[in-house]
Amino acid sequence: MNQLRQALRLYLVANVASCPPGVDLMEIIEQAISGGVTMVQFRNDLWPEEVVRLILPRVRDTCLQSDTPFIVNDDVELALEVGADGVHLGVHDMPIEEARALAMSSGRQNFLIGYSPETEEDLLTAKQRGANYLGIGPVFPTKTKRDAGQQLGLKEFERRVGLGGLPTVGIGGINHRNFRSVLAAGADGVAVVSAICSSNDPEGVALQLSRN
Ligand code: TZP
Repeated sequence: MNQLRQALRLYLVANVASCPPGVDLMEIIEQAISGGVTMVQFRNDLWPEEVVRLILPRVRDTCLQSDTPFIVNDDVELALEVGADGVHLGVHDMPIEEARALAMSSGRQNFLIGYSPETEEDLLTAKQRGANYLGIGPVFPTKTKRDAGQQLGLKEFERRVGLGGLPTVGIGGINHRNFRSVLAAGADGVAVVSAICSSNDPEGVALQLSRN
């Protein structure tokens, strides 16, 4: 559990659509890891499946080399197939219990399942349903995920972290100016998309975000 909390400290959600045109996602991931990113999620809402299947093994190998846990967004089967360390699920994805059963039947006892709860019930039941960690947000306004909903603000975020009772990252609108407030509200770490993916200095931003 402590190891997971440490890994969540600076969580890069490598979102294909958030990379500047012409910039290689692999370069962003490599630079971000050099800067101090402790966990990487691959999130795709743009590329066709054939392209994703080509790039995922490269992301996995880069993460493996630096001992950085690698998570695939939404798709449990793909995550298992590529040998990812886990999957991140939303409330509209495969239910947590089913994802856990699939992982167990593939011999992946330590497979990580991250979960983004929406309602209070989602939040209160995530632990008993088998989630390992939570992504709670949006803490601040974000343009990256159009259907992310209203910002929670730090007070409500802190309340939800307490209710969830699992290792937690805050997500949504987090950058080098506000990340400490998210940690102070009880998060184990911060998850960022645009702060790193859309930057022309992913390593420098990761360095800033990894400082205490
Ligand atoms: N889930 C809630 S907000 C969000 C996701 C994936 C997007 C966060 O992106 P950014 O660019 O760090 O605000």
